[in-house]
Amino acid sequence: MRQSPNIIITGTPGVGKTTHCETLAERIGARHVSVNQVVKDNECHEGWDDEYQSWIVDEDKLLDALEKDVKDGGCIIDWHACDLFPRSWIDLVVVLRVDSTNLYDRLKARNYPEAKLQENLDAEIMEVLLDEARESYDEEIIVELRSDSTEDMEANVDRIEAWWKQWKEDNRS
Ligand code: DAT
Repeated sequence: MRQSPNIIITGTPGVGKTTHCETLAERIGARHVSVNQVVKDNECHEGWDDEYQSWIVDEDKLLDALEKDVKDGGCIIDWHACDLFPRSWIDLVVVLRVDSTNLYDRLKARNYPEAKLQENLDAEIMEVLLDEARESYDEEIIVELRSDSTEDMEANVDRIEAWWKQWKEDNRS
């Protein structure tokens, strides 16, 4: 039995996952698990995709690399996918959403190649990550939150922190 919950913060690249995770990890003393970093550090990939400027992830290797940390609980998992984690690992799935104009500006500022920028804008408009979350987890543990402004982010962090404290209260042994 975990002493602290595990949360996934997911959404299209640029939506604000890392910003939310870093703030939350500091606020509640959780571990920020940047899956991108885990992929890089443990070489959980089959090479680099030049067109999309991202790693081609080996999911089995990645799950092996994550298992120990996640099983202990207290992780805020930061990644643009959520369908590969076993359901038993996850207590809350936060899907961040952003307006396409804001997303365009954020990805442009990152110098994303045109194909990748367009693909991500389409994914946000088509709610790809929200659908993926709904197909992978029970509706009761999924929450969709806006991430258009700093005020949104502060309200989201407050809300997730309150949820975290309540989970610990409810699961005290
Ligand atoms: P992700 O980890 O989803 O790729 P990020 O946290 O790196 O996204 O954020 C991308 C950029 O957008 C970064 O410059 C911070 C900014 N940003 C993120 N969330 C925001 C918000 N709610 N309001 C304003 N700016 C935000």
